[in-house]
Formats: sequence, structure tokens, C-alpha cells
Amino acid sequence: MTQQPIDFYFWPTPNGHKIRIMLEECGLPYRVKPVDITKGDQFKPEFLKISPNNKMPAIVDPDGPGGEPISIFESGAILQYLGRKTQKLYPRTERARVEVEEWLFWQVGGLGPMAGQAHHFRIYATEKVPYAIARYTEETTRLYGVLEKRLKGRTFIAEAYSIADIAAYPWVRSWERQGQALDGFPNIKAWLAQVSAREAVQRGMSTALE
Ligand SMILES: N[C@@H](CCC(=O)N[C@@H](CS)C(=O)NCC(=O)O)C(=O)O
Repeated sequence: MTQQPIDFYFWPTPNGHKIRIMLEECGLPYRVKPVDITKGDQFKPEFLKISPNNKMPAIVDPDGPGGEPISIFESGAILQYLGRKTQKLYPRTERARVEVEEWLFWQVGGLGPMAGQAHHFRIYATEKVPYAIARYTEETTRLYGVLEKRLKGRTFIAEAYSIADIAAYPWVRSWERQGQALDGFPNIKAWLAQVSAREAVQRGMSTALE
């Protein structure tokens, strides 16, 4: 049976791009449903039924478990679901899976929120708050240091290219907006080049809303 398209609730931000990259990597058909977070679409009652935390990305897979539709919010949960569904980029052996999950949760609980706050206070905040700028820029630098160390002697974050790389990539790619410099992070530079070279990643970074 051919797979029906997944409804993909998207706005072009790093969290949105994680899922677009995964859909492209897995070759899954999808239909973009724009959620314009600059205009408040995330608060619409129809969207809140899918994503009660009023954030994109979210998906509705018409062909979910048992052949019934399923809706999923939170980018980490979506990446895991798509990895299990397709058996791609999410290893099945316990040791390898735990390793991917450690770095996936490191991204969704650490790098994403901290880099997001750095973006916010450096670029969008209507008030310039030096303490907040310094706090989030420095914490992001610390997290980049952790990633740099992890990538020493490795091509990818876990054993092989996985959802852990997909989660981190759109954030690290925006390093300049977070007040970071990559001069002291040669392993991150090499990793960014490896991941950027993938065609599915290039397609997944598309900002197209249809
Ligand atoms: N933990 C969430 C974060 C998603 C998130 O922060 N989405 C932002 C855009 S990058 C959003 O939709 N913001 C709208 C709002 O907060 O009102 C995930 O990983 O999916």
C-alpha cells in the first residue's frame, strides 16, 4: 500500500527544519501545513488539538499504528516516531539506541532551548538585556564545547548518522545568530560540512511553505 502524505505543521525555524530533514531522509511523502508563528497560528484551536503546547513542529500521520491516524508534537518525539516507523536513522540495538537518545535529548533539552534564548536576546528582544545576552551566549558556547569534544575522532554524533545529528544540525548551522565563532571548534566545522553535503539535508532546509 502506498503511504498517504503526512501532514507536516511547519514554519521555517531550526525546530521545523529538523522534521523536514527527517521526512526527506526517509523519503516519506508529506504536505506542508504552514503555522505562521509570527501571526499567532499556533494558538488556533484546531492546531492546539494537535499541539497543546502551541508550538510547531507537529505531524499527523494518516497511516499511524494499527492503520489509524496519529498526531504528534515535540520534535524529539516526532524524530523517534519517524525513525521507528521507517527503521531509518534510529538504531534498534539497545546500546546504539541509548547513545542516539542521549544526544537527542541533549539537543531538545539543552542546545535548542539555550541557543533559542541566545537568538531571542541577541536578535529579537525589544529591550537589550546584557545579563541575558551574556548568560545564554556563554551557555551556548559551553554546549558547543561539549559537542566539539564528542565529535573528536568521530564523523557523526553517535556511531552512524542518525536523528541525533538531524536534531542538532539546524541549530548549529545558525551559530552566527547565537554569537558563536567556530574557529576553536574544528570538529564541529567538519561535522557541519559532512551533514550539509547530504542532499536530503539540503532539501530539508527548504523554507518553502507548500
Ligand atoms: N520543544 C519543542 C520546541 C518547539 C518550538 O520552540 N517551536 C517554536 C518555533 S522554533 C514555536 O512554535 N513557537 C511558537 C510559540 O512559542 O508561540 C520542540 O522541540 O518541538
